[in-house]
Amino acid sequence: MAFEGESGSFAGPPGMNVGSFPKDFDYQDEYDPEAAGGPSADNKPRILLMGLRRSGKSSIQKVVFHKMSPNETLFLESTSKIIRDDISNSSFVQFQIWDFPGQINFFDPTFDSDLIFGGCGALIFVIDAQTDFTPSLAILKETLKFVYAESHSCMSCEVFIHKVDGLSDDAKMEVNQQMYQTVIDDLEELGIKHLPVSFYLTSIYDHSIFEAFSKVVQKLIPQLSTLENLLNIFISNSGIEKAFLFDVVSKIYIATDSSPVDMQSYELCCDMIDVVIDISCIYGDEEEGDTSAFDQQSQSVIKLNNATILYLREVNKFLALVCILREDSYDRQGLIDYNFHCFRKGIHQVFELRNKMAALASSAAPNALPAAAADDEAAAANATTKAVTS
Ligand SMILES: Nc1nc2c(ncn2[C@@H]2O[C@H](COP(=O)(O)OP(=O)(O)O)[C@@H](O)[C@H]2O)c(=O)[nH]1
Ligand SMILES: [Mg+2]
Repeated sequence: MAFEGESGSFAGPPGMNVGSFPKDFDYQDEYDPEAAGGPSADNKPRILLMGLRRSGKSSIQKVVFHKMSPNETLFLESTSKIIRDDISNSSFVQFQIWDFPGQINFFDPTFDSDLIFGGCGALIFVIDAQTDFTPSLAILKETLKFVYAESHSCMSCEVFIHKVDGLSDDAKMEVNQQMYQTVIDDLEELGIKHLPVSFYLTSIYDHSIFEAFSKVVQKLIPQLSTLENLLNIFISNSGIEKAFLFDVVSKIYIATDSSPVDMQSYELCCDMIDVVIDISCIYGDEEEGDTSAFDQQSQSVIKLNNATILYLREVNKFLALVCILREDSYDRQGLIDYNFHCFRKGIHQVFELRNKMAALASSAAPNALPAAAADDEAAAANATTKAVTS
């Protein structure tokens, strides 16, 4: 079975602006996750993109992680081999995306199921909602049978009902319901009781694909509940309505507080990141050799005309906190800034803990791991509980 590695950014003309981000604003090559205590390339969780040809798999990967504009995907060549793409932007978000050329033949003698389904991660099955999806559902059933019934993989299964930009709201609901029911019936037939499958309505022409990918990636972050806790403590002590911890390059959110996410808030925060990066690219100090539009000084406050404030702060090289709050809550700006520093400290401690755990796991003292982890997790939580209550 052939593989092709892919690294760095999508090969477009250097510096060409696509969408809102400049093409050269990408994950920077000098970051070495292994040196930072992260997993080695082969141990990273995998996200497998599967589905029929032309369902939109390569487009999704290019748009979300390589800043390709949706219109450019019209010119994508069809994939002939499995393409492996390493995403190593921070210690929290590290995985490989495997883009498959079309339906894999489980009965092909060169097919190595351990190699493909062996590790943990997510299987994203992309279904084109604009065409007849009966053949896709039949293949999805085959795939689920293979993954869950035969190889007992710990992969989560995510179905992207894709290209819904061409459908009305009613049609979207109908397609969703129809697919959900078919998959439930199929799983029942296969004897799988608990439904390990989630459904998302997606399109590369709006933010839905980023939102769906955010949810998939979050399942791969072991520290998610700690991050959510830190966000909850931060917002409740600062009079903030909603907070997202964003991976700046891809604009997927790796965690949010426990209040429900509405698409408009998410879009607003994505747009704010675009504005900040664009302004920094155009007007920022560009020191020699340093073209980063996002650094330790990156922060921004935008007042909207509906008495709402958007607040963005840098958390680390790849992460930003973006919050939505009422204008009157911003009267206590000092409090919010102070609490943010406590929050940031907490996040850094979780990072350190993660690296320490990775180092301990590879050392010969397995019993030391839980105790050290418990101590440091408590310390991280403590950093934020010190946040001042308004
Ligand atoms: N309308 C619409 N077209 C899409 C969307 N995503 C991908 N496409 C188009 O679908 C076609 C096939 O995409 P591609 O990524 O090559 O599919 P793959 O074979 O599954 O990798 C391309 O012409 C894309 O522009 C979407 O969300 N909406
Ligand atoms: Mg493809």
